[in-house]
Amino acid sequence: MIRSSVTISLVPEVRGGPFIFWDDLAEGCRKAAELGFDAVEVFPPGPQGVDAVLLRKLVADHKLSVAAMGTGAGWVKHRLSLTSTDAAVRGKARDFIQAMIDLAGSFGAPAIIGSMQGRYDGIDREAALEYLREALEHLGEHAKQYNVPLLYEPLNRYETNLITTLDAGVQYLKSLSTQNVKLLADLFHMNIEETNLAAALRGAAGFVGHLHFVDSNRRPAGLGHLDYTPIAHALKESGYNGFASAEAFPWPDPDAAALQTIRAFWMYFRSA
Ligand SMILES: [Mn+2]
Repeated sequence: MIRSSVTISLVPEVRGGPFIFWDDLAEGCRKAAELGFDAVEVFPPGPQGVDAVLLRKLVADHKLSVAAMGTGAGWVKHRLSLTSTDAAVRGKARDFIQAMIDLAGSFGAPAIIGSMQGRYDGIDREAALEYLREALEHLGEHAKQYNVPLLYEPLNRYETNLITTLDAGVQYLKSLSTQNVKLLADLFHMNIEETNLAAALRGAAGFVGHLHFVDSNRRPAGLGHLDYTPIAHALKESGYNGFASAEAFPWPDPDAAALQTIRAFWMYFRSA
């Protein structure tokens, strides 16, 4: 059963970015529960940037799960990248993500590697993918103790020059020793890079661990030009049973964006 999730950002530096709720964990969790979301996806400023005691109480009180936690603040705030040419920066990036895995893992949630993968610059692509491979091998195994995968997100060409399609992601994961890294399929990135979104999802069956449920223009699902019916069928038929998480602009405002998302979720994932 695919479950619904909505994002809460606690990082002021990404204001204007694709997060539905902002700044206030208590208010975000309250509104998520009120609208019937199953879970929240939290984007914290760092491993120490979340009041874990408070979050534990909020999710328990509201009967929510934590779907995932983003690690992008490591890039946004500290310019840390797993593919930096500077070994010290790569080391700090790895430590940051490892601590985020520990935090997310304590909630039974996976951490997401998106912008922290970086983009190669000054080295060749193979060398960058080798740096990334070392990190994913180590971090994927680290996540095992929490019974969660590590999520690796292919991004579109304007955000990374490493891996931009689900198929390239599947081939890359197959080349790893660890089996504990899964792909995050983000429909916004996929709309830019994939030939056919439903076919790409079918082709990646068994490798997709999380879904960013969002439209072609990063607005909430239903406010762009994606055709969700074949996408939802492909996910269901490929046995996907993770979250559909709204990583979308709070457009026209957070409350309306959350309502739009949960309505689209019900329309495509529950009634179809
Ligand atoms: Mn995403």
